Amino acid sequence: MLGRLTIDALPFYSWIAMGGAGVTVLGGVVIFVLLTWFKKWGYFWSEWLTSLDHKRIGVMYIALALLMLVRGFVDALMMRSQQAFAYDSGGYLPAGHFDQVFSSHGTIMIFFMAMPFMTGLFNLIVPQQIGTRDVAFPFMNSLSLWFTSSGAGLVLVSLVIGKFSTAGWTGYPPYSGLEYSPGVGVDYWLWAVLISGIGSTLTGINFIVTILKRRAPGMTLLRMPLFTWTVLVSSVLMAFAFPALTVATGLLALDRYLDMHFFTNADGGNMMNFISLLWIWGHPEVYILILPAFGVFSEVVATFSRKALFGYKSLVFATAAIGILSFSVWLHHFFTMGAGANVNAIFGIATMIIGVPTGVKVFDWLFTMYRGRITFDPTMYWTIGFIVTFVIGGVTGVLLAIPPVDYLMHNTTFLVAHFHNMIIPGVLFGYVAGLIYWFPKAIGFQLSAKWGIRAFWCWIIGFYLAFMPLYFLGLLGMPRRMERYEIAAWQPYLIIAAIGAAVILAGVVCMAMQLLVGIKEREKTRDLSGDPFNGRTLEWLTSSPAAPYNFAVIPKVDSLDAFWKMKVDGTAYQRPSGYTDIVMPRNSSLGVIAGAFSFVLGFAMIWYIWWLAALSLLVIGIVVVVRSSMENTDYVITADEVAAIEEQRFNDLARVPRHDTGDPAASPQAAPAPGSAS
Ligand code: HEM
Ligand SMILES: [Cu+2]
Repeated sequence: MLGRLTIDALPFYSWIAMGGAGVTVLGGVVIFVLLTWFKKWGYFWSEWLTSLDHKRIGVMYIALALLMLVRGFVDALMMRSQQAFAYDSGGYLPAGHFDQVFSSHGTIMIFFMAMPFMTGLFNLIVPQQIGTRDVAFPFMNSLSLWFTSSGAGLVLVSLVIGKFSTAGWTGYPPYSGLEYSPGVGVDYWLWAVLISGIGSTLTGINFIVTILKRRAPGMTLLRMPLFTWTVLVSSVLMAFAFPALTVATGLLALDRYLDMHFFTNADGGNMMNFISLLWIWGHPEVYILILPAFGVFSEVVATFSRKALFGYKSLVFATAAIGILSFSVWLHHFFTMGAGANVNAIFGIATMIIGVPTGVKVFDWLFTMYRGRITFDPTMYWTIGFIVTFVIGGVTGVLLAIPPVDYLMHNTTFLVAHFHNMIIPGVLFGYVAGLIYWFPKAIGFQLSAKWGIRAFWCWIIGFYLAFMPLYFLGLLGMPRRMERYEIAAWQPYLIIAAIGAAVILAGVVCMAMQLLVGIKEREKTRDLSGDPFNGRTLEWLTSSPAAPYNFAVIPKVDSLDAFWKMKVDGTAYQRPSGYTDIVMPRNSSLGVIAGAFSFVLGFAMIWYIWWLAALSLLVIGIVVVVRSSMENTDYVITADEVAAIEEQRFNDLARVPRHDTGDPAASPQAAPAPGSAS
């Protein structure tokens, strides 16, 4: 009846595991009690969980990402503190538990922190930025969200019931095969990745179609804001790369459940097939995550330098080039597996070539700032911190792309330092900047700038302390994923790294303060104009937060930086002659239901509860059939209702001063060019 689920699944094997389980359960209980206490279940259900409004879906994605960021960060703290103490002693984490921690850290950070954070920003901003009312497939959007959440849920539950994988975030066979990992851990990883991966494929398709089909009239491809461009390329990569991951994990599932031997050396399988498939997804994944962050930086740099982006077209082409190249380098992830010198050389060179368009971007950002009228908003701190740090990561990446060097550094902490050096500034900093930048658009008031800047300083100092020592440790030969070691020379570096992680912890606390103080001071920073930063792109034309339909009248676009042009021309806030009825997608509970049952399906498969798995698959099937045969999925906002909302909007607008749209280069305040005569 319950498969292999018995009382032994509870984490009585260690106090630390019990602690983690306790915190997880407690968190769930607190949320449950609060919602019940304040009688918010109905509101939560009808306004949020079942909503098909892309803006709300975006907020939910980001809430999930922030929750998982904290969870993944706790793992990081555990690893850093373990390694700081584990010289010549066991430390406090038993080996098997340490392995679970690095596996869940990597899995959470990539799949359940970075991916939802990114998708949340897509959802919040893209439709508004391209001047449309919604994404192309609103219901599919909700499905994607709930598939992702269900995967995250599985990872969280693994902390309480059973154990998580010990096979690392990449789950390489043969270790992840049944023979070496007979327990439930790899199955938790497998189903979490499989289910959320399907959600990501759907998201990719959704945004490709949205961006290609739903742009405002006049917005040609080369008038699209840069963030939208990066989302488009990233979505194309998602739609092409994630199926490879689905196939890889799907075949691994067949190996584990039906003994099919795709990836075992016995019976004709080959583990290299898994590794190839995984990195055919995995390398593009890096760029799936990084490109939208580049998009954020581009928007931020232009807005806060008060200038059009320098080299817009070169940025677009660099984005597309990176997208294409990202599929051609995956073999650098297994230089040491004996492909031969020529193959390695070709992939090494291909890998280095990606540095070229990336370098182009860095120069474009710098030239955008050059002679701009720069405001030191927190988002600019993150941007500049990113540029400096990312360049260092790029250099170590080029080093690793040289196959002989990779032979030396392979699987050392040098590699760990390198990829954190790319992914923390290049992904996380970007999303944080994006969140701060668009927070007023999403919620209606600004986050606390003071705490934002403090958070930045803690993060950046903590980052250097935590990861620079890992480069040296790698040179000293310390392998990654060590739960204890016998070499005294490593310990000082690991202690510094642990201090760094503690400084980052202070940064995380400052971020929480940034939010709390922001909420407390919300009346002061409430955004009535919809355009708090003197923005350039269309999302700043809507109110903050935007009405369900975003635009009462779809704007017409005739240039790059469309909204800026409207402000310069004085046409930005004209009253339309009249309004029409607007049709919007109605809420639907089917997405949540499908998501919930995909969670049950995963859970049942993990514990071999076959009847429950079959049942939940059936429910998901029924949901799909019901939804596809529904005729009436929309509701109408009448012209009168629109007029009332817009009337309120114009009243708000009348209460705030207009921004100055002068050209900074022409203004006396602009700094003279270095070395120029003036
Ligand atoms: C915020 C501060 C962070 C710290 C202190 C940290 C620390 C660590 C540590 C100690 C490891 C294990 C290294 C080893 O194997 O020896 C690790 C692995 C890893 N981290 Fe982080 N990390 C952080 C943030 C992130 C972020 C933001 C991401 C991704 C978005 C990430 C992705 C990974 C991945 C994929 C692994 C490999 C896991 C594996 O070996 O299977 N980390 N990190
Ligand atoms: Cu790669």
